[in-house]
Amino acid sequence: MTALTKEQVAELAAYLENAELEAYEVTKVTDQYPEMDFEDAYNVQDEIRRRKIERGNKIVGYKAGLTSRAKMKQMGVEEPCYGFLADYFQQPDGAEIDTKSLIHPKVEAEIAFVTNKPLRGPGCHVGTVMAATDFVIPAVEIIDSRYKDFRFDLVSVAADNSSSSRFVLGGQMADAGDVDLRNIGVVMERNGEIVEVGAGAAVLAHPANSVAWLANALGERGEEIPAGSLILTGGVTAAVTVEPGDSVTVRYQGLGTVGMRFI
Ligand code: OOG
Ligand code: MG
Repeated sequence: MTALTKEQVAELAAYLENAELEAYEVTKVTDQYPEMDFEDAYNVQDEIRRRKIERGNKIVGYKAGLTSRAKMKQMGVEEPCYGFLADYFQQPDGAEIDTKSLIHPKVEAEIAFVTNKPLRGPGCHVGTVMAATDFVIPAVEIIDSRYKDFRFDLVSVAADNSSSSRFVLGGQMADAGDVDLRNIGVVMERNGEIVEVGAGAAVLAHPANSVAWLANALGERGEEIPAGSLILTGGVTAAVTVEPGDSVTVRYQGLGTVGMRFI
């Protein structure tokens, strides 16, 4: 079931994408359309993706979000969400990230997967995901909800491309089977002080479950995860707010560090 017309979907996509591109906050879409549902929300997200492709951006993969209890509790929701990743979201390891192009960024420590086979749900599980994985690589996602005070419900956040904004990949990848992805420890430091610690199992018991969830969710819309996709599996810990001047370093057990500075 959907509640929005095609015109309303297009209007909300422009509303949210303009807020992203020009870095200003807006009221959440369910305030305007309380009757809209998940299908409407993902239709809005698809329309934002279509606008970017039309403008010449490439889609490089997906992110799953709200996949750990720490994140669900922080945001007050009970289910994961997903979004797409565009080429310009990517920043190099050690980058200076300009906060003027963002609204109220937060950082998240994540495990990312790169696929070498398509994944199509329903029925994907840890095994199918591992068999379709080229390698895993550490990542920091910089999320930036377009909504006032970073507050939303699940329908609103799905429409807003699940707060996708920027991401940074580490330089050290590994075969997924060579890493104990459940026990892998992550330590996040801001300005040299430890602010969050966690382990891979925080993400749906195993980060590969997050990729399986994503493939199954996309399958419900008749879509798949193409081979060669980058997938961010979701913050292992709660997200941490950053301000201009902050340096962030995340240490991943056996996979090196990922860092950036906010200016
Ligand atoms: C939604 C996106 C959450 C994650 O890794 O859990 C997310 C949000 O909290 O703004 O990216
Ligand atoms: Mg994330």
